[in-house]
Amino acid sequence: MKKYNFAKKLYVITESAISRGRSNEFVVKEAIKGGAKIIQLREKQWDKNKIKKEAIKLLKICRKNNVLFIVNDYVDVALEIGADGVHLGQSDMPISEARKICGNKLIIGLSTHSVEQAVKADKEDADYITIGPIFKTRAKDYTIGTEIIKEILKKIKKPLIAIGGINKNKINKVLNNGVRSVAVISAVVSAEDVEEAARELSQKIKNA
Ligand code: 3NM
Repeated sequence: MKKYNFAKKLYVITESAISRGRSNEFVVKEAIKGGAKIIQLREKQWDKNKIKKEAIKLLKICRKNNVLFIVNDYVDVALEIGADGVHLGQSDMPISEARKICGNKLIIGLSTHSVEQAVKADKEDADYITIGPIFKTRAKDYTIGTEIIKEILKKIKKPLIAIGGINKNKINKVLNNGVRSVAVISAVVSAEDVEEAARELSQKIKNA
């Protein structure tokens, strides 16, 4: 497994459709200026070739800034371009299979949506686990709330990252439940001032 300290990090995920017409490259550069430490390329509507091309561009930006770069869904693309990691969902290939393909070359992240899934992921070969959707978000039709965070933190050892509807007004509710890292899409990529939005969230994470 690649070693990385996931504590106290702002994790920003791309979504060009809600980035006010700005490119992912622009948004990622601004988010990094504001303090984002992990970037994930996630474009569910794009084909693999387009994702690969974009990933090469974003990886360059991340490398220059010593920021971790993760590709959503595609283990092969992440490996080919030399990304730091891949992020998988519950309906993607099993972690064990992904690990067989990438060995120790990639960090593997897994999305979980319940205590049971998080505990299971903790026993598998994932390097970090996301838990969500904590709050209402356009990406999902349910929420799991903040209380679940405490319960999961008691039961798992791996780094836990909260996601889903988190913004500057709600982030403290998440941090107050003990989670140390937070992933966002809209709160940063849809902000008028991307850098400032990332800075505000990063600052709150630092101060927690
Ligand atoms: N995964 P926003 S919630 C991509 O719960 C994603 O696993 C989630 O977007 C999960 O920060 C989500 O704009 C969307 O709410 C996060």
